[in-house]
Amino acid sequence: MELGITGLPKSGKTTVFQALTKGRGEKAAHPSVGATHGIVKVPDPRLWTLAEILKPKRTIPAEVKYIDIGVPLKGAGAQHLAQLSTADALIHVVRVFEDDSVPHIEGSIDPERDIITMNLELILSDLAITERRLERLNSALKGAKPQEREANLKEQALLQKIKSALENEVPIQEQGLTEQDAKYIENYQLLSAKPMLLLLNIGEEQIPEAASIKARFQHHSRPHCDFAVLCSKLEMELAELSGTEADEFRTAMGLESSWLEQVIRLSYRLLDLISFFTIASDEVKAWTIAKNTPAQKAAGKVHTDMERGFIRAEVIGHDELISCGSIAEARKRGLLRLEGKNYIVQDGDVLTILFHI
Ligand SMILES: Nc1nc2c(ncn2[C@@H]2O[C@H](COP(=O)(O)OP(=O)(O)O)[C@@H](O)[C@H]2O)c(=O)[nH]1
Ligand SMILES: [Mg+2]
Repeated sequence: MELGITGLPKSGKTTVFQALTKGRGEKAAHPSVGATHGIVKVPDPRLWTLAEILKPKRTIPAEVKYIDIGVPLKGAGAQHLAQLSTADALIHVVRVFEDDSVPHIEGSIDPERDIITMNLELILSDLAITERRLERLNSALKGAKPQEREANLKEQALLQKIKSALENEVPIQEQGLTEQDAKYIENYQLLSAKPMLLLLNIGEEQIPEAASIKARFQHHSRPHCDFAVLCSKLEMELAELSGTEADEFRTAMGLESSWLEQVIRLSYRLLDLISFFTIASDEVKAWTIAKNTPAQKAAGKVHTDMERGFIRAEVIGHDELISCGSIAEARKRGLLRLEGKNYIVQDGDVLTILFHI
């Protein structure tokens, strides 16, 4: 899973990235032009409770990749936004913090205006891609064979529809496309079609008002668009402390649980993702899949051979396994279910996949 961080210049994108990746991102050769990538392990307490009872040699969390685009001082621009095209979802960092030493590109601090401005940038980038594709389709149509022609005309109609909505400043997420149409345009990797997490980047002194600040942005909440509050500068500093030190600091500041973990969890929810676990050869591992994934396809996450040669899966829910204490005990109690290829994997399932090569 890849999450691209977007936002106006000096909204705190790099600070958020550093907080999330604890400064471990792989730097691009020229940070001003290239994107920086960082891998984050998804905090999932269920994985640790499994490790506690199964005592594997290795415990491997699921991973999320974050992309921080390098942007020259002038502004975002389509070329830079294109670095986010591979992302599955966007984190849109919105500047709420006040700091005179960090001048804002638009002058005053106005998060609502910035959200609109940034959304417009995404729309313009999509519009450029859509127009280019339409031009290419037009020339392709001239020499097209009858069966190609039909497919081309269909695509043309869809893109025309999307283009006029974009011209009316409606992001693709809000265009009410059918699932089939949305799937069809997936390979264009259009930015306003991606789920989005609005991240309100507040200053330390705004922490006591976090809840009321968040409430002001409630109207942005809709399917595939969620929002969260983060004091990225503080989180970046906390990321440098040990876990316990950071926790003590959080308690002292009145921050209940890690807001960063919340950001990662929200991005999961935004994408309708769930986790399942495998336990094999001394390894407990978490995997990320979309909700409603059948067992055979889920097996393909682990290994393509497992998908191809899938026979069945032995399944038990995380909580059930924990209460049994071991797989052997679960088997004795008859709690390991045998499921076929069409079984819909549930969040927290522990899977043992049986397959032939
Ligand atoms: N006072 C304050 N400064 C912040 C906060 N978040 C980011 N900054 C500062 O804002 C400047 C721009 O942040 P940066 O992450 O580089 O923004 P980017 O251009 O969006 O990547 C840096 O000097 C940060 O230290 C914050 O919460 N409070
Ligand atoms: Mg930056």
